[in-house]
Amino acid sequence: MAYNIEEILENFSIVGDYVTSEPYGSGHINDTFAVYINLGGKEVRYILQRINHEIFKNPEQLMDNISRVTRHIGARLKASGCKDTTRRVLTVINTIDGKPVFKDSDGNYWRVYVFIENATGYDIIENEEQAFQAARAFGLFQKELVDLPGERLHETIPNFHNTISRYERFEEVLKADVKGRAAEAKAEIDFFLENKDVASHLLKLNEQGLIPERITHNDTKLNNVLLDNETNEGICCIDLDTVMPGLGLYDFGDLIRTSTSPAAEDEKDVSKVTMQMNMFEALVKGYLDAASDFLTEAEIENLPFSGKLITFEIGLRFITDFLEGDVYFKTHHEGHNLDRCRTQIALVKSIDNQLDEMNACVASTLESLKKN
Ligand code: ADP
Ligand code: GN1
Ligand code: MG
Repeated sequence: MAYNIEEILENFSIVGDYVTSEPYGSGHINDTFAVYINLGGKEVRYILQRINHEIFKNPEQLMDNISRVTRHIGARLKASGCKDTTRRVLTVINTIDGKPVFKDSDGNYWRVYVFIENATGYDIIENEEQAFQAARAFGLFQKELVDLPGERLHETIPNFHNTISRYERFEEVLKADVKGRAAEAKAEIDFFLENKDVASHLLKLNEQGLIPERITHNDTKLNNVLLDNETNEGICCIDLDTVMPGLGLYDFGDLIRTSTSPAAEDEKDVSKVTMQMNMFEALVKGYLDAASDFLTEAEIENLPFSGKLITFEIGLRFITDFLEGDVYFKTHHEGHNLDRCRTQIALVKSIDNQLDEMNACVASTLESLKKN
């Protein structure tokens, strides 16, 4: 779909002249553009996004969440003397009527953020430092939001990480098999049918009061945190569409899913998929560095399991979308969602084989934290 980006931008409080724009990033949900603006003779960039309103049914509420969260974090940063707040938290550029989102005449919703320069969101983990930094940044993000004032945030997608309802949806879609694709994915379907019990574990702990509801990011894949190009520091958590009430472990689990395997999410050769213990250890260290003072014992105990759960859940979502005809995630070739599902299954198996070592790793990291 071609959009008149220059015209859309005229609705935002941007100073300067439009130069050009290009599609940007590798997200599966929104349409993202980098736009170039001539400001006083210097080119500056902004991020323009069309919010996927098929998925996010209430973009106004979503932007209300994002405005509250980013203003809160920004104010905290400023109060602590930070001199580069617009690199450390997303900055929403409002419309000329002072709103965080613009609705065009075709019913599309648009928003603009300050472009965070000299920082990268990685699709594939390269080294332990990146894992440490990513986990630390998401831990700090949770910490900064512990005292967010005001009402409970809107649930931008209800039951987003409710793995039980995700499972029920999978069962419905499998039964209907509207595209006749189930036969092609028999082995993968069988895997999910045989492992149904994985889905309920964290929700049970939450019901028992052992794991609290928090404000969480809920989409902590590695490319949703920007690392500084020079220092590698995890400077800014982005993609805030799903910031809402959730369980802290969902965030850690998605870090395990996206930052421990050396293979891409859609790697066709699943023998390359493996949970690398050194990356897991770096994640635990980074996350606990930021979050150890507010996490409960049950949360810490379940850090390894969270990776299995979230990888299972996202695998389930990929196969559900494959069976439904690729209606949710952006796909770039036939069978893309099935390829993605296969890597998730391989990773669940790899995590499962290493759960004992992962638990030992959490225990020893905690010990050394206590000593220091
Ligand atoms: P999606 O929900 O589709 O994943 P994201 O909000 O994650 O959309 O944006 C897609 C990509 O655009 C990100 O992975 C990141 O590379 C880039 N991006 C998003 N916001 C910014 C920003 N403020 N500064 C620089 N890059 C950004
Ligand atoms: C989507 O938006 P993006 O690409 O960062 C999805 C996540 C999935 C992820 C799988 C709102 O994340 O939940 O884990 O794809 N986001 C939404 O790669 O559904
Ligand atoms: Mg993203």
